Amino acid sequence: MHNDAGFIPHSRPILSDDALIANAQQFYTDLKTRRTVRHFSTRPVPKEVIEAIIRTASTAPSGAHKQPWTFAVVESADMKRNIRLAAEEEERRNYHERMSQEWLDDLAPLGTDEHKPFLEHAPYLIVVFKQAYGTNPDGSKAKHYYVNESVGLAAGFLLAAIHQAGLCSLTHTPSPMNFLEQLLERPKNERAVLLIPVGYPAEDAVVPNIERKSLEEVSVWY
Ligand code: IYR
Repeated sequence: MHNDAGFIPHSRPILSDDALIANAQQFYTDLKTRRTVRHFSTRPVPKEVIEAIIRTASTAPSGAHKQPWTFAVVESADMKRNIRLAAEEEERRNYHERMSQEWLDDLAPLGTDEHKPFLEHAPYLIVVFKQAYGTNPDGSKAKHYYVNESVGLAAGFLLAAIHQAGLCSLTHTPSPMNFLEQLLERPKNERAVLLIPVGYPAEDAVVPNIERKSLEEVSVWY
């Protein structure tokens, strides 16, 4: 075991098996109530919530601990409108020109279409950017590793934190997403990967009546 100044001790208390099982089941019981929501309330949410959930997301592990992510928070009504208009323009072409019939059929149970009013209703939009590379103090390029995996992990933490706080999210993927880099004037090492409205669901919000795969379907044991 290393014992340099570069390492510090870390441990977790040993729990009873019953406590471990109860903890794991309790977290599952809570997280399984998370649903992707497409109808948002305009009810305001304190900024501190958004700050805390982004701090939580940013605790995710990343390749060589490079933390290759930027979370852009949009609260301005003007910027939300610009994002909605640009996203709807791309989605119009997706739904009417670019998506295959198989893709459209797969989406039918979700009831999605090119109209994205939630992009203006939700109090915040969080745009998750991946950083293809970083910048060293001398201005040269710094290599980033496993960028897609790292940002996917951080996004998972973000969705769990949003749910745990008591709010809802939507993992929206307008495609292509480069309009977000332009509208938000991001540096050229950043690519948008997810557009996540955050807030309360609308009072009349509904979600698709769909099931999750069972443990047996999603796991294999050796
Ligand atoms: N990007 C489009 C289409 C879409 C694609 C998938 I895969 C989804 O799970 C949901 C939607 C849109 O956001 O409407």
